[in-house]
This record gives sequence, structure tokens and C-alpha cells, in this order.
Amino acid sequence: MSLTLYFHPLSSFCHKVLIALYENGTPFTPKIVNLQDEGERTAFRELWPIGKFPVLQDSARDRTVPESSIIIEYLDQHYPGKTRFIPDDADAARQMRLRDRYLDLHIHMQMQKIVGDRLRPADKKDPYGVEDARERMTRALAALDGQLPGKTWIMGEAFALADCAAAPALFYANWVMPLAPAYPNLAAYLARLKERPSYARTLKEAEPYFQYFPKE
Ligand SMILES: N[C@@H](CCC(=O)N[C@@H](CS)C(=O)NCC(=O)O)C(=O)O
Repeated sequence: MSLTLYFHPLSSFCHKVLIALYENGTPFTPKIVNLQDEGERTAFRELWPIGKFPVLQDSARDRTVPESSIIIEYLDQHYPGKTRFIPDDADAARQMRLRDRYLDLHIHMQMQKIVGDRLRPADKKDPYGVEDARERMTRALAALDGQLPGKTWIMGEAFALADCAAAPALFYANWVMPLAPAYPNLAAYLARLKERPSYARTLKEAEPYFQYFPKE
């Protein structure tokens, strides 16, 4: 088995890649990284100086691949399976990447800002930044909700990259700011995502760690 995934079961960006791996039953060795442990943190930063997971290592090609979207593209290229993550058509591929960026930058990262602030010491909070993140995330959710009617997955009938991005972004966004009743299409889409076996498995494995999520 040549693939090793450095990840944490609670990490939303890691969920995005786990979904892609489970979609195609791609064999990999899971390596949980505890960033609270100085030794593990240092070793992980030697792999990827930015120090954010997920990171995929492929010993068959001697490649270290960071960044969730890039990892999924790498899997699609070198370990393709029945679920294809990037359409062959160049225009459709660009639209898929745009939706992936939209989910990551305008929903996922804003959600992270809100949750991350809960972990800050009392004298280091950033209420202005959190308010701004809420406003940006609200606008992004409202626009996406309007694009969903008539579609099973983000781009239509084929589950792909942007759906891997959407699942954890919407799952945790829903904890921060409930999607229903304001965004009924997104709430129904999230329900479909949670029923998808690849995401259901990811969530099941994350369950023991949910107690560590900062609810307030
Ligand atoms: N753009 C990155 C974001 C990865 C990311 O933010 N990972 C978080 C966990 S969800 C992380 O590693 N946080 C630890 C830290 O920032 O020290 C990706 O798509 O992979």
C-alpha cells in the first residue's frame, strides 16, 4: 500500500479527503497527527512546513501532496475509481474547481474562523472578525441555496470534488448556524450527503472526537 494520509478524525478538511478515498475504496494507511504534541507537530512540519492537514504521501511516486483539493485531484489522476472527481470536459472541470473554491473559501474558512475564535484565550478574541465571517458565510450560504433546486449533487447528478468540499463545510456550518429553516435546499442537500456511504463512514469514525468540538 503506497498511500499514507496524515490527518485528524475531527478535522473538517481531512473529512473532505477521507470522503474521496472512501468513495473509491482506495487503500491507504491512516496516520493520526496530534498537533498538541510538540514532537508530532515538529515531525509533521518537516513533511509540510505549513503544518496543516490533510497531507498525502505516495511512496510509489515519491510524492508528498498537501491541500485537500490538490490531494483529491491527485487521487483522481493516479488512483482513479468509479467516482471521478474532476470532469474530463475542461469547462465543466473549471466550474467544478470554482464550486470547490467557493465552498472552501467562502463557507468552510468562514466557519473555521467562527469556531477557531472559541478556542482563543478570553483576552485574545476577535469579535469583529467573527461578525465579518458570519456575514460572509451567510451570503455564501444564501447564494448556494438558490443554485441547488433540481440537482442531487452540486453540479447535477454526478457526485464529485465540490461535494467532497461541501460535506464537511456544511456539516460544521450547520452546527454554527443551523441551515434550516433559512436554507431548505442546503439542509436537504446536507441530509443527502450524510446518507452517502463515504461520508456516513467518515462521520462515524469522527463521532468519538465530536466531544472535543467547541460548541460555544
Ligand atoms: N487549505 C487547506 C486547509 C487545511 C486546514 O485548515 N486544516 C486544519 C484542520 S481542518 C489544520 O490543519 N489546522 C491546524 C492548524 O492550523 O494548526 C486544505 O484544503 O487542506
